[in-house]
This record gives sequence, C-alpha cells and structure tokens, in this order.
Amino acid sequence: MKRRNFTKNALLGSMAALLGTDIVFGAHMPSGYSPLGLQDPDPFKLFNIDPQLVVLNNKPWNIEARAHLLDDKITPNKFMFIRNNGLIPEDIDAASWKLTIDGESVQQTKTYTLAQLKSKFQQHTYQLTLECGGNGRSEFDPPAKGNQWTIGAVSCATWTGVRLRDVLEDAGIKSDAVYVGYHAADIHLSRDPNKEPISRGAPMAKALQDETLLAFKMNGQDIPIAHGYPLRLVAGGWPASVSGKWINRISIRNKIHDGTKMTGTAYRVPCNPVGPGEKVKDEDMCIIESMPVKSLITYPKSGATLNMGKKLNIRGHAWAGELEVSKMEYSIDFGATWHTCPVEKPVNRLAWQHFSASISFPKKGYYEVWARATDTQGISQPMLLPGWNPKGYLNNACHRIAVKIT
Ligand SMILES: Nc1nc2c(c(=O)[nH]1)N[C@H]1C(S)=C(S)[C@@H](COP(=O)(O)O)O[C@H]1N2
Ligand SMILES: [Mo]
Repeated sequence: MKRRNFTKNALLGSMAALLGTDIVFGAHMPSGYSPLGLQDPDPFKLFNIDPQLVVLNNKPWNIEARAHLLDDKITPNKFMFIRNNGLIPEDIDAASWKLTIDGESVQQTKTYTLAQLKSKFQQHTYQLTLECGGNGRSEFDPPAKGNQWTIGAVSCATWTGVRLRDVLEDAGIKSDAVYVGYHAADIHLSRDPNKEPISRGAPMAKALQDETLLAFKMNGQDIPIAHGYPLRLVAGGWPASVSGKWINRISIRNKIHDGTKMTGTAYRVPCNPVGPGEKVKDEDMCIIESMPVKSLITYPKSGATLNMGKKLNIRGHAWAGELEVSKMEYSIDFGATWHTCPVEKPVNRLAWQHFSASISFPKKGYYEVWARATDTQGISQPMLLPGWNPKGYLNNACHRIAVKIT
C-alpha cells in the first residue's frame, strides 16, 4: 500500500513536470490514468511539420500530405508523409548505433557502427520516390481497413548514404541468397519486445541496385527521427514499406523473407484479379514489387478560379515505380479528349518527373483538369480505381482538380 502511494506520487510528480504545472486534485485521479493533456501531443510541433498535413492516426502516427503541399521538386521535410506501423524508438543514440548483416546466406556475420559505414564505403546521393503501397486506399469500395490515405502518402526527397550492395558484399553474399529482410528498432504497439511492428525486405536484385541505399541523410541533414534516424533503408519505386526506418539488422536470406508484414495479405495483392469484395486465400496473394505509374497535379490547388481568356498553368509530378514516365497528358472534358504536355526526364533513376501545361478554356463554367501519365511500357493510369484488392493497395487512378472559369 505504501509502495503504491510512493509510485503514484512519483508518477504524479513527473507528469506535472511534463505538463509544466501542478495537477490539482491529482491525488484523486484513478491509478492507471494519464492526464489528457499528456495523451495527444501536437504532432505538428512534435515532428516539426506543416500544420496543413492531415493526421490519419495518432497511435501509431500516420500523417499525410495534400496535393498542393507536394509542389516542390524535392519534398521538404515539413511536407513529407509519416507512416508508422508501431511506436517510434525511444532514446536513439547515433553514437552507439550498430548495423549487423547476418542471415543464412551471409558469408560472415558482420557488425558496423554508423561511423564505420560512413568511412568505409563510398557515399551516394539520389532523389528517390517513396510511395506507401496503401496510398489512395480511401477510394476503395467495399472499403479496405487501414489508414485511409487519399493522395498524400508519397514523397521524393534527396537521400544520402552508402549502397546496400557495398555493405552486403563486404560481409559476403552466398550464392544461394534470395532476399534481404530488415529489422528495426521501433516498438510494437503492444510494447512486447519480442514482437516487431514490421520486418520487410526485397529480392536480391532490388537490394543490389545502385540506388538502394542505407541512408543517414535526408535532404542534406540528419534524417528526422520520424523518418528513420539514424539509419534507414531506401528502395525507391517499390512500396515504401520496403524502405525500413531505424534499421539495425539486415538478414541475407536463402528464401523469401518471412518477417512481420511480409506474409499473409500484408503488402500483397491477388495474383489474379478478383471482383470487389471477394475473399482471397493467403496463398493466392502476391507480394507487391514495383509501384504502378501515377501522377499528381500540385499546382494550382483544387478549387482555383480564373478569369475567362486567361491561361491556366498547371504543374505536378509523375512517377512509374522501376520505370520512367514517357508521356504526360491532361484532359478538361472528363477524359473525352487528351492533350499531351511536356514531362521532364528524372534527375536520376527512381526520382519523380515534373510536368507542366498551359491550358485554355472554351467558355465560362466548371471544369475538372485530369492528369494521366504513361510509363515506358505504354501502360497508362486508369481514370477510375483499378483492380479492387482486399487491403486497398495500388490505387493509381488519375488525379484531378476542380477549376472555375469566371
Ligand atoms: N521500421 C519501420 N520502417 C518502416 C515503417 C515502420 O513502421 N517501421 N513503415 C514503412 C511504411 S509502410 C512506409 S509507407 C514508409 C513510410 O516512410 P516515411 O514515414 O519516412 O514517410 O516507411 C516504411 N518503413
Ligand atoms: Mo506503407
């Protein structure tokens, strides 16, 4: 009884310190309660992000951008979506951070400090598109469970680090290697230390690409904590879940990695198309690899008005997973006719590309401007939600904005 009171008083003391004021009547607060004032920290201050971002979930934190916030060619930290499967690691110490390469198919298990990674291997910088596999999920009907991302779970920041390939080769890759799987320091929602929130990976061919990085910088600075400080895997063009944050171990596997969220229905779609709402057996679900072609109109913001006779200048980005975007078109008549517009080459492979157009309107009234990208294999974005799937992945339907000509 005494001890319990002592713990409660100590707890009240530390909660008061956090709140910056005394908790009046705190002694009456039922044990196990935490004051509301401590429960929901302001995520915009917490993560130093723009308050126009949209919070979809606070446990874990999931926050998305909006089309007009993604207008920059290089996504700044403050507009970058945050997607967590568990709790952000506490007490991160970069000075003692270690990365271990192990697994059935490593020649020699090796551990590196961050300083060793930085000094031993050549550093590379790439701009890389990261899109959550569930971006666009909110449009699925019947709906899919999970964060209801609209269009804002995509980013294209600049990442600096060492090639995963160089590190894997330093440890030695056995000839039977098939996959890499990552392990990270984030905490399972249950706080059970034996459970991982997520442990995904990629086939060796993706792991060994030039652009697949073990990154320690984002946009030229230390990676923000929410995005994986101090070390993150970055595999552009694939579902961003492959790009593990807070990485401390990578296993070279002699089979497809079977970590948390690699199996069952997670980040998988039906191997063969199914009807909306159909049940699909786990064994009929296939792992998502390269993301499909997609684009976003980032200027103007939907709802813009313009005087008749003036031209509307639109711009945005387009990307196509492992491929490049080879053609960009827009429509102002709900897809009845399409007009080609210029699209720039990517600054490097797996970076998004920029398009722009100057549009004339025939008369006053309400319009929608639609954008449609086509990849180098001739595959275009659908105008409506493509293949329904149980978890609501890969919605690459055309983006559109409303425009009023007055
Ligand atoms: N360790 C760890 N890595 C992770 C995740 C996570 O929850 N834990 N989420 C993944 C998913 S699903 C996505 S979409 C991206 C999001 O990256 P971001 O938060 O930096 O935008 O991180 C991936 N890497
Ligand atoms: Mo994701």
